[in-house]
Amino acid sequence: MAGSDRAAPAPTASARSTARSAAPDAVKILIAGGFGVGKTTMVGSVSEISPLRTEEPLTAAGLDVDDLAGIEEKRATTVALDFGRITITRDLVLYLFGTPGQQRFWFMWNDLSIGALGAVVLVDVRRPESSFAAIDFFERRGIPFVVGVNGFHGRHPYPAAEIREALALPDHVQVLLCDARERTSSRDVLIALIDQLIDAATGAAAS
Ligand SMILES: Nc1nc2c(ncn2[C@@H]2O[C@H](COP(=O)(O)OP(=O)(O)OP(=O)(O)O)[C@@H](O)[C@H]2O)c(=O)[nH]1
Ligand SMILES: [Mg+2]
Repeated sequence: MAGSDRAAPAPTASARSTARSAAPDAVKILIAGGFGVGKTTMVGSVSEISPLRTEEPLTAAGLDVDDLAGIEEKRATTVALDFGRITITRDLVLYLFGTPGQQRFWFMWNDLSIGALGAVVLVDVRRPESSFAAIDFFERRGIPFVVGVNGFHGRHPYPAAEIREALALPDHVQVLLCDARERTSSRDVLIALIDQLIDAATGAAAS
């Protein structure tokens, strides 16, 4: 047929602009923290797509450098990133990037943080010091973050105020007790971060 090989008409500028305004806002969020604190677990529990993982088995060769104290059951570690997605509202989609936790992969954090609007710093309630470096990283770069305290085995022996003190966190940093294995718990941490980002954006716009 004569018309079948005719190119489809190019979308008009107004059609393009309507399509753009109908598309949800996409926001990049990092899930960071020390070695084995539950970053991959959190991205996996909350993502509505099958998460992309880049994990490699922990082997005997790494015994000297990988400190498994407290996480003896750990079998694999992230060597590049985790990636997942969650739709918060019709207008807002979060793209989640889990960072690697081991010190030898920290050089990747700079690249992973490009374009990130905020971060969750996960803390293992039994080893809070393992996430000091992650807190420093976001403080130095001025990237807003909340702290998610992952109660391993679902236990939270310390109230949020005590964790805040142990981590020397200023008052404006939210500390949320969570269970990285639970979808609703992980989602609540992300919502707290998004609310904070929205408050900061609307406050800045108003002033
Ligand atoms: N019991 C319990 N196990 C957990 C919890 N969160 C994570 N785990 C387990 O702890 C181990 C480490 O979790 P990961 O999610 O791999 O931690 P990670 O922070 O991604 O680790 P790296 O990428 O190596 O830094 C895994 O075997 C998880 O199944 C938790 O809340 N409770
Ligand atoms: Mg991981």
